[in-house]
Amino acid sequence: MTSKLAFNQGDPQFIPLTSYRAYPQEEMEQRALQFYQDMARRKTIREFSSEPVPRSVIEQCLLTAGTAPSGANHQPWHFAVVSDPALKRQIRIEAEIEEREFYERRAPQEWKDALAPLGTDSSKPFLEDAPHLIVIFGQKNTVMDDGAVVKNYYVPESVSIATGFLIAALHHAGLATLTHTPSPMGFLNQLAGRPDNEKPYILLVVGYPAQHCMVPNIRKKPLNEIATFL
Ligand code: IYR
Repeated sequence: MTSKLAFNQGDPQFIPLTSYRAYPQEEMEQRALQFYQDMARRKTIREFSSEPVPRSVIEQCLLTAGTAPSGANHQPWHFAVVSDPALKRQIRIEAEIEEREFYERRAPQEWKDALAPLGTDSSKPFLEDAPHLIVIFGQKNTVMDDGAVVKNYYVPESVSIATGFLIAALHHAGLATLTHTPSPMGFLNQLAGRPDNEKPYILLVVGYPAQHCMVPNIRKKPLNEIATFL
């Protein structure tokens, strides 16, 4: 249920922008470089330790995700945090059923070739090993406290932006993630007890890397391959 408080409707109301901070050019450059260097250290991992992660850190990072911009500020997302071992096991079982189907039948050879450098397969032990799985749902519409149903806009874009904020926040806090997309993932509605107006987009695996965790030796594109200045 969404309260009217966090979901403004009606006439615009404006308040002064007091939170913005400007920096002198040199400091801007320094900050931009430092943030890049910190984010460039982030690696998607697939080998997780079972060491527990405090829920307080997850909660704080979810609040950061919730600061993301969204269509009409409807904040059309829900984060289901799964930490219960029995439920994680159930998610692993159902995900592996889909993944076996994907790797053994559904995936075209071209797709399998594209995944080859990552070394992925249908076995997903991290779904049980990692302390938390955050199932990220997008909401087609929002159900208000009074039962009214309001349509949401740009849901995939909004959810993706919030997910990016969440991945960055978790990394910043010293945690590692895997952006996992079992396909199809409708089974997650039932397991996480989420309603039909919500669609699971991403299953974010969160925890610490396993000791001696290995990652694929892959690189990010240089600036001239990802940007043009017109
Ligand atoms: N969902 C499968 C396959 C997969 C697809 C893509 I695109 C990836 O970047 C990685 C994996 C799996 O999780 O193995």
